Amino acid sequence: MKLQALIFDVDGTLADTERDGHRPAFNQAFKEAGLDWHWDVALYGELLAVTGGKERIRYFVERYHPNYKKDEEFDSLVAQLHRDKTRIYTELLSTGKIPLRAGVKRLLFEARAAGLRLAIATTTTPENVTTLLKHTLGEESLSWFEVIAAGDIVPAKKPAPDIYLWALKKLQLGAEVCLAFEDSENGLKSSLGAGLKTIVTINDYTANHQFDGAAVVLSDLGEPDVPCQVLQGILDGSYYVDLAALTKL
Ligand code: XBP
Ligand code: MG
Repeated sequence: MKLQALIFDVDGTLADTERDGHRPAFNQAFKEAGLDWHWDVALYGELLAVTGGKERIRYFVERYHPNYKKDEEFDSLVAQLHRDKTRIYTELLSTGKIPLRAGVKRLLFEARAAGLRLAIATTTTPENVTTLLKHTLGEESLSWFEVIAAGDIVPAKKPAPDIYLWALKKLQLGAEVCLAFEDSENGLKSSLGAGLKTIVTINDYTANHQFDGAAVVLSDLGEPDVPCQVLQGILDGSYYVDLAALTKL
């Protein structure tokens, strides 16, 4: 079966956005709202088990401030905090301080040159995706991705397979002619649930996750002069991820 499309997760996969991107943006939003909530690096690692910013805030309050009143006012507080967090996060991305991970740009160029179709499947807010792409690959890169499946477009976020199934439906492709790229256990569960063969590139927050079922688990996509480490599975005859290596998976 000939490979036709690559589907990418965003946070942790295209770029290391969590620790120094989303996390400080949540903290700044809490501060601006006069709340004394603060998510340090370790706590944020724990909270990442819950995907989606609004869902993460709700989980945090449930777990660490169980007596906080959960009324209509709370619902609008969560919505406002999340809007503020998105504004702060996209401003941060606009400074260009969060680069793409190793090999991402190279692989995207190679895939485009070979006529592969590209898509995104993420739980993050759509404008976070477009802002990251604009400030790393340039404005025109938005058109490279035929489908950007993001945020609340499906009610059940990762680990549910829904976001990948939605992307596949839009692409009008079966899972067997696509590959997914993920960095986390929740992400992998989601892509595998949609029947997608998946390449995992880990990061500090996900290094200890369980990646059973992944086609291969790597330190990163690697570059011709900076090989990646293979942590699980086999990258046949290759020391970085290019189309030749992907076709052999
Ligand atoms: C990413 C996430 C997101 C971001 C926050 O997961 O969990 O929730 O942390 O995004 P994945 P929003 O990489 O598996 O898609 O605040 O915009 O929801
Ligand atoms: Mg991710």
